[in-house]
Amino acid sequence: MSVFVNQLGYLKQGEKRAVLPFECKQFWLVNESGEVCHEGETNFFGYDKASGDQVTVADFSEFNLPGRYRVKAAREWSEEGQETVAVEYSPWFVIGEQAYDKLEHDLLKAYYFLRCGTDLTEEYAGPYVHKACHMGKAQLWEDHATELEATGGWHDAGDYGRYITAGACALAHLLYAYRMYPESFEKGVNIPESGNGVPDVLNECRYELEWFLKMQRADGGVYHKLTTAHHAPFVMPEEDVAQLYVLPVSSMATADFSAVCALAAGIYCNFDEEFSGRLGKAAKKAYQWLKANPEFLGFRNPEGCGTGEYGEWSDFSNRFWAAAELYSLTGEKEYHEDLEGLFSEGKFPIMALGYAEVGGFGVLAYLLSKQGKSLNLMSRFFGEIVKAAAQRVRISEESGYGVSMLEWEYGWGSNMGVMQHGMIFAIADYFGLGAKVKAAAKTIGMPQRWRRPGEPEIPYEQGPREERGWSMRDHAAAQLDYLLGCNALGVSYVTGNGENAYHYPHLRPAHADGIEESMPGMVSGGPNRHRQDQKAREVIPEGTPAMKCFADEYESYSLNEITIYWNSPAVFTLAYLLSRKREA
Ligand code: G3I
Ligand code: 9MR
Ligand code: ZN
Repeated sequence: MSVFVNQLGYLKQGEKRAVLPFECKQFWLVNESGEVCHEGETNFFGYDKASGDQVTVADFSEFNLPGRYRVKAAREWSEEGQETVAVEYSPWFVIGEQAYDKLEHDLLKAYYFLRCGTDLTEEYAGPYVHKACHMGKAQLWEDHATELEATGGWHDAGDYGRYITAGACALAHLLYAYRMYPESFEKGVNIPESGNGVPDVLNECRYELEWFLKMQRADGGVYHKLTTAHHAPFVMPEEDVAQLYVLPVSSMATADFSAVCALAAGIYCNFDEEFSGRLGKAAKKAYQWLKANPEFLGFRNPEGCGTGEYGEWSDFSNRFWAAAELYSLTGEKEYHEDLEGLFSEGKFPIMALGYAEVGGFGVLAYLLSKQGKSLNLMSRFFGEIVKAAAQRVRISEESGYGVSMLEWEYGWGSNMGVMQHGMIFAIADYFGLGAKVKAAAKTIGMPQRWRRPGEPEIPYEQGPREERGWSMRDHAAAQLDYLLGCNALGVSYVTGNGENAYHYPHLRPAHADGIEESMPGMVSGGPNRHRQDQKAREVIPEGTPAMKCFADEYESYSLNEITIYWNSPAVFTLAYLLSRKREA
């Protein structure tokens, strides 16, 4: 089936496209009774660099009759003087307002399946039950005689580690999704707290935040991570009983902790003052530690520790984010001075929304804050949003798939990039910057390769272009389309969602539980052209086009792992798309 679509489907309004990796002229939409409901001429896009294919686009945006359909296309070629026609079909998909109902539920519910330190019971987990895991005390890596009770939180990913900067990133995506699009979080996801009067997204985030609070040292510094010395074998979490360690404090972890606790304090105050108070206090204390320790305190795995490192080169963006959140929470001048100072030094990418570079969260904190704001700073932040979104528009216009990814951006966890770009379009739209973005996209300059923070931008090499005139919403939707199957492999990168969804995430419980189907709602890391593990090197031939560097192999962590911060930007982007639906 090489007619690629979003396998869940499309909302009635907005762009709807199928992409075909071959030339063809006509296409049809066929319903379940086999009737043709729509026919159209395709547009030949040409060479799509990331997939290495000549691609054709079948646009059926104008068709919005709710129902279940598939796209039929006739592929023609000549064989020994004869015209041959082969008919190809896309997977089945839905047009209608309920297209993403299951996805919405599953993406958030995924966090429940990653809960550590609690029994997952049949009532909430269905067949994916397990006993409370990682219940032992953790020893300080630096002093084994000191023990810490730090159960709880989410497993980071396919491994059982718990890492502060990664957790802060996931929390930031989820909490901002709620803050900006609360109307998209009205439905519950059947977790133990459901029905307590608090939206489930906040119930779920609290599970992680309570663990965060345990990771702060008495002096305000925050431990970088809590893991065993090495990754566990592929066993159920409760069978991973190796000694747990708390690894040293880092300034990135302390700053991200401060930021996300301040952000959360401002949200939970509407539901639970006591909890909000604890968060606010912890955030300030972490900030005091940062002020007392102005030097960068990075993190490298000490000898004997082999779990995820999450090292960074600098902490400028982390400190900026913390200052911005604390300003937003308290309105105190000191924080404003700090954030302004860090911003004007210009030592970090402003609109990053990742687990290492976090400047974009600081920008959101400031712009959404109810405190007094500097007009100058606001307009510079808006300018940064416009620039980031304009680059992303330009890049997606160079993709036959409408995905905003340059060839070299298909690295480890590329699907996170795709969904973060969805977030950038959402943010531009939120602040009403769509028209400015479109104007800026015509002339915008771009980085040509990955840069360390602070390295200059390199002029952009022109590729094929198609000015599509899409709205921010259309661009964001196209990123989701890619994730759900409108990509060169026709794979949906979310378990349990889509006719051709991947099945075998690098996720220990999903493999060890003996159940054939993985728990639903898990976003795979996706294509990675660097082939960074043995399985990937085995199954991906060298020279494979970037978008095709993926295989549904549970052993390949560099292609097919899941993480809490790869699900979260998908939750955000979807919350945006659904909020617009409800508005309409
Ligand atoms: O060097 C590349 C560059 O060539 C590329 O163009 C660019 C854009 O994709 O990325 C650059 O750096 C990559 C970096 O991630 C940033 O994306 C590295 O090559 C790549 O090795 C690095 O991968 C990280 C991986 O840990 C290894 O450190 C992933 O982002 C990160 O998500 C992953 O995190 C692990 C945790 O350690 C443990 N838990 C699971 C989790 C997910 O696999
Ligand atoms: O499962 C681990 C995964 O979560 C990490 O992203 C990855 C890189 O740190 O490591 C995986 O664990 C592997 C370990 O590094 C080497 N031995 C095999 C482990 C499982 O495949
Ligand atoms: Zn656990």
